[in-house]
Amino acid sequence: STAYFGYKKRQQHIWPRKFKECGGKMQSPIALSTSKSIALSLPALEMIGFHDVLPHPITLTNNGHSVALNVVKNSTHHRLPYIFGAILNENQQYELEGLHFHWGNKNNRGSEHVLNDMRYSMEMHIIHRNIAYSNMADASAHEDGLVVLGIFFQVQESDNEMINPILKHLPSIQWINTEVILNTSVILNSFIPKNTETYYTYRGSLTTPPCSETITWVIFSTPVSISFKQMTRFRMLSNGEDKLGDNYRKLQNIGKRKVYVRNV
Ligand code: SG4
Ligand code: ZN
Repeated sequence: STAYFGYKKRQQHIWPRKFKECGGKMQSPIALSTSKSIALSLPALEMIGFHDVLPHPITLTNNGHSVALNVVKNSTHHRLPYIFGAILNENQQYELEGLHFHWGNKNNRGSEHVLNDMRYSMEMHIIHRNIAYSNMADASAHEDGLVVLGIFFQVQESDNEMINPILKHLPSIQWINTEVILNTSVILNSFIPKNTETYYTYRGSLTTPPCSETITWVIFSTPVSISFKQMTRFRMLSNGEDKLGDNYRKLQNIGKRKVYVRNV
């Protein structure tokens, strides 16, 4: 549905021509560093329903830019997982919309944010919408519209069994604009680090066009693990002309913004 955009250097460079906000002053991703962040004793991020099995149907899509898992809110029986706390306004709840990944074709790159000069092999984004807004389009038009949780993946020797419910479906969405309905149980808690106490938080944007500056970012400092073999599953996907991968945006200027870190 969105107009074409590419991740090659010369392509990213011209995002602002078609998508004006991509040239804004509150863009993401950024380089995070402990020493340049403001250490605060912020409230914890409260994550409700992260231990529950997500209601079906759940779809997994190769949209040419990423692999995106989407939940459908059609049931009156379930409440989707939601979050509050941290630097979010009081009484505001943000409900799960979906998640997706950014990864490298080599292990030494792939994450969008960089933490203390470390670029990880992959970064997962879990998107949440302020329930005050009824859909993504509406939320994307308000500065308090969306919260994205960022989780880093670091390549290690052994498989991370917890992510297999997603990985096993990747071969069925090798081609661009293909989608599979998951027949596995998906539990958000399986994908996030055990330690969620330490996080970085700042105000930024979507990292893809239209780059709306309506995101509160919360990035956990503890990475989760993934094996080299598991990473190759992501690298076998196609974006239509090439391997899908290296789908991370270059670092943006922090400018006058403040980055906060909890519990360092
Ligand atoms: C990826 O391209 C996802 O596939 C998109 O999700 C997502 O857009 C986009 O990244 C930007 O999100 O957290 N990186 S980000 O800022 O979720 C949205 C879908 O297209 C709006 C479902
Ligand atoms: Zn993302």
